[in-house]
Formats: sequence, C-alpha cells, structure tokens
Amino acid sequence: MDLDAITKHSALHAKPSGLILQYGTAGFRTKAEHLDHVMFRMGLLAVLRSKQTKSTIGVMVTASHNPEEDNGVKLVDPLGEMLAPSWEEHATCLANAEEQDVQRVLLDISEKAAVDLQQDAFVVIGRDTRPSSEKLSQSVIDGITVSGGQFHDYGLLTTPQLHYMVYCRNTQGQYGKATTEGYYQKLSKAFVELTKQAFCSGDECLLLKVDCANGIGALKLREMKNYFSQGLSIQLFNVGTTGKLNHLCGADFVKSHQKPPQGIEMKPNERCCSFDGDADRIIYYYYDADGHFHLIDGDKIATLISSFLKELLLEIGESLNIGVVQTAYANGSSTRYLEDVMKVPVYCTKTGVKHLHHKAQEFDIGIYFEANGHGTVLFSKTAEMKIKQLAEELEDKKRKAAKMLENIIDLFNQAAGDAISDMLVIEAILALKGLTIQQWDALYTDLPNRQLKVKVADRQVISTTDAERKAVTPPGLQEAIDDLVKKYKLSRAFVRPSGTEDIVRVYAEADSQESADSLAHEVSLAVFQLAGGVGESPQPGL
Ligand code: NG1
Ligand code: ZN
Repeated sequence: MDLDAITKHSALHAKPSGLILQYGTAGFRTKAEHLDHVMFRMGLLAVLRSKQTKSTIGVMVTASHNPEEDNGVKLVDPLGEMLAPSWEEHATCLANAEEQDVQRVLLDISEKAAVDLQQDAFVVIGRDTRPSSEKLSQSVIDGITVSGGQFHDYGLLTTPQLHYMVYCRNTQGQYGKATTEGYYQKLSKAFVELTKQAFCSGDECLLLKVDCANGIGALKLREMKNYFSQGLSIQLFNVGTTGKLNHLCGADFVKSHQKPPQGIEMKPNERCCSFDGDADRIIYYYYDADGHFHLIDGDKIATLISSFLKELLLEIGESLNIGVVQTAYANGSSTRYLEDVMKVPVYCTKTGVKHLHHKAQEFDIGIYFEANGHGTVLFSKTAEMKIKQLAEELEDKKRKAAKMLENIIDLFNQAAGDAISDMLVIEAILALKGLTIQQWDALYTDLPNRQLKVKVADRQVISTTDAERKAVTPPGLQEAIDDLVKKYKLSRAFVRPSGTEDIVRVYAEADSQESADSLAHEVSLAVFQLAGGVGESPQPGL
C-alpha cells in the first residue's frame, strides 16, 4: 500500500471539519453532500477487509427508503452478510479521522485486525438510482484503486443483488453466476418450476401491481420480466420517470402512513405491493369492496411463508426445526398467531436485519422478517442436503413436496432480504394454495398501531434492554411508559433511538386505532420531557 498516494488522494476527498458519523444499523447514512470522504475511505476499508478475509467484499451505495437527497454506504462481508461488528468500529474510526490521521488509522486497523498487506484485494460495487450515487461510487472506486485493490463496478443494482454477487463470487459460482443474468435465471427457473402445479381459475390469478418507489426496483423488474414467458404478470408503477424516489410512495411510506402510495391505480381486491428505494423491502396491500385499505406487512408475510413451509415439511415427514425471528415492531397479533395457532417458536431480536439474520442461522429453517417487509428465509446446509436427497428418494406426493422445497431454497436470497425474491415466493404460494389476498389477510387481525418520531438533542441518552422493548435510561422513562400503557387495553409501547436517522422512534399498539394513536402521542410527550426534546413539543394527530 502506497501510503503517500493515499494521503494525496484523501485530500481530494476532504472531510468537512467537525462532521462525526456513525456506522449504524445499515452503514453510514446522511445528506449526500456530506459523504464524499466517507465513500473514499470505505473504498480503502473494503480493500483492507478483502485482504484480511482473502475474499471478495461488496460496497453498496444507497440510502434505501430515505429521501432522495440522502445517500449512504455499507460494506458487504464474504458470505453476503452485513459487516462484522469489530469492522463497524473500524469503519466509524476511519470515517471520522481528521485528514492528517488517515494514514495512522489505516495502519492501526491493519495491525489490530492482522491484515496481511501483501494480499490481493477484490471489491465489487453497486449503487441505487439516486442522482448522487454515481459520483459517490466513483469516490469508492478512487479509494479502492489508490490502495492497490482490484474491483468490478456492477453499476445500478438492487442492494440484495449486490449481496448475491458477493456470495456467488466467494462460493466459486456454486450459489449461482455472479451476473444479473445469473440472478434472473436462478430465480425465474425456480419460480417457473415451483408454480408448474398451480391451478389458476381466472386470468387474473397472477396479476400483481408493483409500486417501485421510483427506484432501482423498476429497472430490475423490467429486465427480469423477459425471463418469465408466462405465469406472472406484473404491472409496474412509480418507475422513476416523473416522481421522486421514495416520495409519497414505496414500502416505507405505505407501512408508516398505513395508506396506499400515490401513482398507482387500485381496484377493489386487486393485489398490490410496494418495494423500497433499493428493493430489499416489500409490503402488500389492497382495497376491499367497501373501500377499506388493508396492509399486509412483513409479519403476515412471515406467517404465510412459515405455514406453507410447515405443510411441506409435514408432507415429506421430516422434522427439521423451524424458527421465526421478529423484532419489537412485530404486531402482537402476529406473534400470538405464530406461537399459539401455528405452534412455531418465535424469537425477538434488536432492530436491524443483521441481528435477525444472525439469529435465523441457528435453525434448520430460519424465517426472519421485520414488520417493515425486510426479510428472507435461511436454510442450513444440513437442511438443504436433506431436502435434496429426499427430492431424489421419495415418491409421488412426497417427492413433489421435497421438489417444491428445493425450488423455495433457490428462490430465497440466502445472502439478504430481497423484495424480488420474496415477491416471487409469495406469488407462488398464493397460486399453489389458491389463496386470494383477502384470505391471506384473514389469517389474523393486526392490532391497531402507531409509529412516531421525536426529535431530541442527543438520542443516545436513551438506552434499552430486552431486545429494545424496555428503556434503561434516562431515569424515569420506562416507569412513565409503563404507567401510560396501563391506561389502555391490549396495549404495548416502547421507544428506541433510530440507527439510521437522528430521531427517537416511538411505537404503540392497543385495541383501537384511537387508543394506539393516543398512547403513541403520550409516550412521545414523555420522551420529549425526559430525554431532552428539542423544537416544538409533539402535537396530537401527527
Ligand atoms: P432504524 O432507523 O434504526 O429504526 C430502520 C428500520 C429498520 C431497518 C433499518 C435499515 C424500522 C422501525 N426501522 O432502522 O428496521 O430496516 O432502518 O434500513 O422500520
Ligand atoms: Zn432498503
């Protein structure tokens, strides 16, 4: 590594003085104009990580569901997972180092992590459709090349596609071909085989309307459409030609406002879904005949998938262990349904897919979804081998069930939650079971809930425990929440500092929407008063 060259180039990507950023739940995220130095330095860091792991590392430039003006960057580890925690710390150190300290911090990291600087390094890069993303990814490339790394720039990709590329490259192509064609081929082949048996009673059986959040999902779904000669008919909306990314549309908007996105034509009982800006989240919804809007979130997606997987396992007579992983944001009704009716064990982790992903790896079949629609199903190597073997050995109906499981393994992105692959699995299950979206929705009724944001001077004054369901500090906050919760029926509330925005999130659920709204508001007031609220105090109905 030519440290002098690095210092010289680093000056061309100077850090705005005083700016401190944290590698959070999903990497660095802030206004795009503050990120140039972070991108360059993440290029440097990716090279070190690649040398240390002797593997290909991924760098994704995106701010997911956040506004178009924002951007962000995250590193993807060798098996497609999120960056290891100790390296998140290195990332934060390097991103915040003053110009004259960059060399020293690089050497420090190399020493602490025992990086062999003589090793080769290879990094793959992807980016979303934000206007700032192309230039920022060039800064990543600058960081890679000046530190002597090799790279492949995939250009525009969904976040899960980049995870897939990293996984393919580090498993010598066993998982699939590390190209977008390879990704489309793998998924469409599994989908077509899985749905071969599906009985369609009408033409509209597999008609799906997709709100692409004016993001990358539109481009990639359009490319992918060519791989389905028949079987699935998708109609794309908010494809980015006129509207702004994530503005009044996309999975996050639909989930948090509990209303349909703008720019989509919805007829009663039509199946619709929304992706987020980088296509790793998916949310379904519809209008019923009375004009009521119904949201089908990540919890209901996890429920549909686990019940189908349970049925197939029963059919093949194999007792592989299944576990569902959720966060505190999971609707109380979903947890109750999974545990009491479906009899599947449910686990709660901290927010952020890396926590869910990690927990899900403990099972033969680990189903994880955040309520916001980010998730996938992981199959252990043992489960995969057993299923493959049974698909050869078993006969008739049992063999069919094992084959279906094989296709489902191929459909789910094993490296990350993926809106495209989740959508294909869901569409396949609905077709195979002959379920309408209303029947799916009717599995259980969500408890009314509300999410709010509160601005405080320093959100880190709030610390939590019990998978973020209880506040430890500031003093008195948890007691205040407990007292408020007691005032309502079937109620629950918690607060936590966001890992991606400079705010505190408040969640409340109760027996009616009025109660959930009012509880969320009262908890927001408690946060404002006890955790150093800034600006105007929270108003009811916002
Ligand atoms: P924060 O900002 O930490 O709440 C949000 C989502 C996470 C996850 C990350 C990464 C909620 C409540 N939080 O995190 O689930 O998706 O963004 O994008 O939805
Ligand atoms: Zn996303």
